[in-house]
Amino acid sequence: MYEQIQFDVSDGVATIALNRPERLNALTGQMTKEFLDALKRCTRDAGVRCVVITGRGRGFCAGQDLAEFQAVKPPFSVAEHLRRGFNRVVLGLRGLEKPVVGKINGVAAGAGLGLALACDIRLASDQARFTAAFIGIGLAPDTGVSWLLHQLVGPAKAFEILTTGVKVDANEALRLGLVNRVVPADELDAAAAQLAAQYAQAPTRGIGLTKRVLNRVAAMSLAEALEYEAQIQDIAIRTKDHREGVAAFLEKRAPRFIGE
Ligand code: T3D
Repeated sequence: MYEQIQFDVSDGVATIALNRPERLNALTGQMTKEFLDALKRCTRDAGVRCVVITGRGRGFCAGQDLAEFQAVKPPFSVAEHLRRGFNRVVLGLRGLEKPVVGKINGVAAGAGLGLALACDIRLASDQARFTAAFIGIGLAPDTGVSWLLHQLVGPAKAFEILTTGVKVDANEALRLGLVNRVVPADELDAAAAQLAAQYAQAPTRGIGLTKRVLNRVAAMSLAEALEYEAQIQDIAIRTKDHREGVAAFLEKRAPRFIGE
């Protein structure tokens, strides 16, 4: 069904793998469309309780395919291209009320860095590298990289990463808070599978609502955040998984969450 991504759902875990390994999974218009379609399926399918994003081959994603970009003839609006493509991808990942695990197998550059940073949690291979790449071709950041980097590493480090084009290796990325965990390359599949399986058994609605809160509170005062948390908790407390969690605790047994 797809040509430039692989999409698979198994045991509650959907995996979207960028699949142009010979180009380090550089993003084309077609790949972006396929990615957005797969994300829609993840949203609609209640059986999907965790999404894993990764790349095939030695790269995670090298950003916009520069050959395709160069071939585009004027009149062409980059802003429109971003609005229809990468911006929807980032908003789709952040707005999806299910956990999204970034399985960062290799280099993440430019828009590919945006894709990695838009995931909720990142497991990186020790072979992964992170580079904003935009400045190397005279561009400013897009795909949410300015906002996401600023949030994760603060303004001074974000400025350095964005303006020097430095390639941050996996251990430095861990130190900076760009990734949650680094594992040897040959252990990445198992580590990501274990984390995804854990999320696929977790209270999905509670995680989705947590995401909703985190997405909103950054722009709020403490008083507004307290009020918003209270409203969201009113929703969470009515879920089946909340009732199951309390019952399991009182009955001294492991909970069986169903994602509702
Ligand atoms: O309208 C818009 O969409 C504008 C928005 C732009 C958003 C962006 O993403 S801007 C940033 C675009 N990306 C880049 O500038 C990164 C370019 N790539 C690199 O700097 C390097 O390839 C890497 C640092 C990512 C990896 O380096 P390395 O040494 O590990 O691999 P390599 O040898 O450079 O690349 C392997 C192959 O992939 C190579 O092809 P070849 O020589 O084997 O035939 C290379 O050309 C190809 N490749 C890598 N990145 C891209 C690419 N082909 C097309 N587009 C790429 N972005």
